[in-house]
Amino acid sequence: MRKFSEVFKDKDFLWGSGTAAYQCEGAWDQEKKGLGEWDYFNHKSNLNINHVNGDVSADFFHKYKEYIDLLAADHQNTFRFSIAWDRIIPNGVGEVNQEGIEFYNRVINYCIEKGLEPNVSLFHYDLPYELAIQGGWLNRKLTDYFASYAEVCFKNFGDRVKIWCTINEPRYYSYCVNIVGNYPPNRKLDFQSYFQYQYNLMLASAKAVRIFHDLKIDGIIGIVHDNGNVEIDPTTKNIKKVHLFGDFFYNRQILCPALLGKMPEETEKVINDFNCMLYKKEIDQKIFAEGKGDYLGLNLYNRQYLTDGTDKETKVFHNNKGCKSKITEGIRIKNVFETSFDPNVKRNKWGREELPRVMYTALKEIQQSYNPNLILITENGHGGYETADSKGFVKDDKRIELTSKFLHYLLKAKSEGVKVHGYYHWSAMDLYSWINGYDKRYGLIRVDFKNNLALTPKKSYYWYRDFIDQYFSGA
Ligand code: BGP
Repeated sequence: MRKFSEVFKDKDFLWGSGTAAYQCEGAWDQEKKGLGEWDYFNHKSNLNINHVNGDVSADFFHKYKEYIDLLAADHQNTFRFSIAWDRIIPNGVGEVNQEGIEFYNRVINYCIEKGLEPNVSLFHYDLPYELAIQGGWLNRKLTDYFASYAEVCFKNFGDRVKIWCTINEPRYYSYCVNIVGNYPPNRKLDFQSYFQYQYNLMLASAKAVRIFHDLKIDGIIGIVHDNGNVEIDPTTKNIKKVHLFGDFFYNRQILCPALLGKMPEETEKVINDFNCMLYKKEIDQKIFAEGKGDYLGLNLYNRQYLTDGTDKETKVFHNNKGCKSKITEGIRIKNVFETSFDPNVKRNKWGREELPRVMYTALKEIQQSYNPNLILITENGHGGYETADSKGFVKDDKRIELTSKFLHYLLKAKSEGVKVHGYYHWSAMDLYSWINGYDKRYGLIRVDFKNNLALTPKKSYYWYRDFIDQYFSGA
């Protein structure tokens, strides 16, 4: 039996990288895996604009040893991955698939053998299709189905896995499903569903956390939140209102239940002003109170830069086509708030801001407002177009430049008392980027999707190894 107290015994920091099941595993119909919502969407929907899918992807399912060997040789000491619910319980509820359990046993055991602390997410966007057609996360029954699935995982892997995440990015996931409409089942500007989805996801998370604690699993469990550090454009007239609504919308409805065990006080007011309501029960307060997480996982890429809402129609701006589109990301919510454009900040080819200092501001603010016992940066990285030389080598200087700045700000926050003790670069290897396809690359390891999935560490892979070495040698 491994002990959580050993995780930080010889080291004060976890350095690793991350993946998610649908994005890298492939083997979508092998070893009795059930059909997933993303399998269905990518095979059937004309909204799959890039016409690619995760059927094979980086084939982590078969090549996991090769990947883990490379991560260990990079001197990483932890690895973040997710479990596909439909590999463990093909219909989402009911019969357990032993072959799925065995696959994750192999991955977990090999990570440990190679000195990589496994950090495991139970849900990273990939809903079993059978549950998707029952209303997905709008259906409250899923909160119990999820809790039962989580229990199966705790009982099978809890002796070895010491770091757990219930749900990856409930906010951003719900945003893409219900507002942008680019994730299945593709609802657009449906704020009612947006709030309800998140509410049920947080309830599901709290129920799983409670079971984890009741089972007395030795380890930590929490949610992974997409950082929505809100900054207000100085020309904004109604700063208070924009901040209240923006911070609720991007952070508080997730961070309050996750870390404080209750929905934020302003919930009713904000939800009413959005003309929405939450379908909730009195018992939920108790569920949230008993389902507080032990730590916070933070995926940190950028901030939310907001200004006053005008009376122009509500609209969302999203770019899934990279340089084939000129769209800058953001949202306009009539009379509430809208994303402001900061001409002084550079943007990547997908219209997202490149602003490494938000690592510092977000960490400081979260520590101050919620005082978590531990923060892990569970994602941070750079997505870009990349070309390799004839040997498959990629000189990804841009990734190195941005990451080193992000890490500078992380260490600055740590030196000022923020309890951040882990960093996972997104992503370990090139993989399927939701809707953006395979042109948008995030990996430290290049995957040649056109040539037998040949693997070649990039320049950033070697840079990261040296960075980790220097950190531990105190240089
Ligand atoms: C996060 C997700 C990841 C990953 C990353 C990059 O929101 O948790 O799964 O995909 O963002 O996003 P994208 O691939 O859409 O650029």
